[in-house]
Amino acid sequence: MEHTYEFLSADNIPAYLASRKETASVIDPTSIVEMKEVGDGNLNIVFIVKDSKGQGIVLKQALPYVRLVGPSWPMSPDRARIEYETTVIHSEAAEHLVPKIYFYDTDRYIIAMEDLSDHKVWRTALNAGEKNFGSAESVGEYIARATFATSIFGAGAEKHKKDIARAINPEICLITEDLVFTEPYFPGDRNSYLSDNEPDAQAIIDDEQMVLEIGELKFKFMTAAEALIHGDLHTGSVMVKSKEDGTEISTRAFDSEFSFYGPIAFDIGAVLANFYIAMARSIALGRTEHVEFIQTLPTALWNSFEIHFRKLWPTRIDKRVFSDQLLEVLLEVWKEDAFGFAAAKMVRRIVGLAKTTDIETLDPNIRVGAARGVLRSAQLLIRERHKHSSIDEVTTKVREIMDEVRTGDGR
Ligand code: SR1
Ligand code: MG
Repeated sequence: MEHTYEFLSADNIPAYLASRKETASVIDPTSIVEMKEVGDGNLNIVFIVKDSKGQGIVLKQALPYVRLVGPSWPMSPDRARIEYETTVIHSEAAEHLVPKIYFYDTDRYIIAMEDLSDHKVWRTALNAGEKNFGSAESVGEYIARATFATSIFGAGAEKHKKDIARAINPEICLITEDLVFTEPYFPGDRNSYLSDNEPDAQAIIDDEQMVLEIGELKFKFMTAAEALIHGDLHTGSVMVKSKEDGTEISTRAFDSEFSFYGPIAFDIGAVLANFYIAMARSIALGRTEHVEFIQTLPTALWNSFEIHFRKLWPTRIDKRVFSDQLLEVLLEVWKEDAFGFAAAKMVRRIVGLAKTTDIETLDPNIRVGAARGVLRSAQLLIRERHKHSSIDEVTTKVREIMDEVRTGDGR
C-alpha cells in the first residue's frame, strides 16, 4: 500500500501547529524560535519545537519506511497510531511514567507530545557514566502498572480479548521476530560485527541449547498475549531527569511503537539486556564505580516490578482460580523468561542490525572484549535462567564474565 502524506520539516511546522487548536495553550505557533530534528531512533522523524517563551512540544512522525535503511524497506506508518494508543492506555495506569500526549494526526501519522528536553535519554546518561538513582525502580513500576492494567487480571476477559485485536502490530512484530529471534542464529546480510568477534558470533550459532531456548522464547513472543507491553523497552526508550547527586526527579518510558499484546517478561528482559550492555561499556572503560552502580540496577528493576505487581494483584477482576499461589508461579516464570529475553536482546545488539552506542562508540581495541562479554553473558543467562538463582547472583556472574574477557584476548 502506498502512503502519500507531507513529511514534517522546519518549513511547514509553524503553519502545521497553527492549524492544531489542541496545542494552542502549549506552544505559540507565531513565535517559534527553534525546531530541532532529534530522531536518533531507527524509524521516525522527531522534532523538538520551542517558542519564544521557552515552551516546547515534540512532534513525532512515522515515515512509510524504516529510516535506518531507507525507502527500500517500506513500513506502514500505522505504527504511530499504535504508539499513540498505547501511550494513552499506559498513562491511565501510570500517568507519571509516560509522556503526556496532546493529539494524534491520523492523516499524517504525527503524535504531538510533551517536550521532555529537560530529561536525558537514559542510554546517553549511562554512556556518560552518570548514576540515576530510582529510575530502574520507576521502570519496574511502569512495567507492573501498564501490564497489570492491560492483562486479564486488570482488564477482565472480554476487554482483554477485544484490545488484543485493536493492538495487533504484525509488521513491527516481524522486525523483532527476525532481528531478535532469528537472524543472529541463521545469519543473513544484515548481521555485522568486528572480525575479532567472529568466533564469538559463531559460538552462539553452535550453542544448541541457546538456539533451542531462543526458539521457545520466539514462540512465546509470537503467541503469549499476556498484556499490552511496550515492546522495545531499551534504555534509549527511557528519559531520565535527575538531581546533581543522581536522585530521581522524573523517569518516563516513551517510544512504544513496537507495542502489542505480548509476554510481560519481554519488557523486563529488554531493560535487563540494556543494563548488561551498559555494564559491558563501563567495564571496558574501567569505570569501576559506575559498574558498581549498574550492578544494582537489575535487582532494583525486578524488585520494583514485583512489589507493584503484588500490590495490584488483590484488585484482579476474577479471583476464581487466579489464586495467590498462581501469582507465585507467574513471578517465577516471568523471572526465568526475563533472563531468556534479555539474552536474545543482548545477542541481537552485538550481532544483528541496529546496534547500541554503548558498544559502538568504544574504540575497537576495547570494543572486541565488550562485545565478547555481552555475547558470553547471554549464553550464561540462557543456562542460569532455570536454576532459580536470584537476579543479584546472576548479575554478579555476568560481571565476572565481562571482567574476564574485557581485554579482548580472554577467550
Ligand atoms: C529496523 S528497526 C530496528 C530496531 O529499532 C528499534 O529500536 C527496535 O529495537 C528494532 O529492532
Ligand atoms: Mg524506538
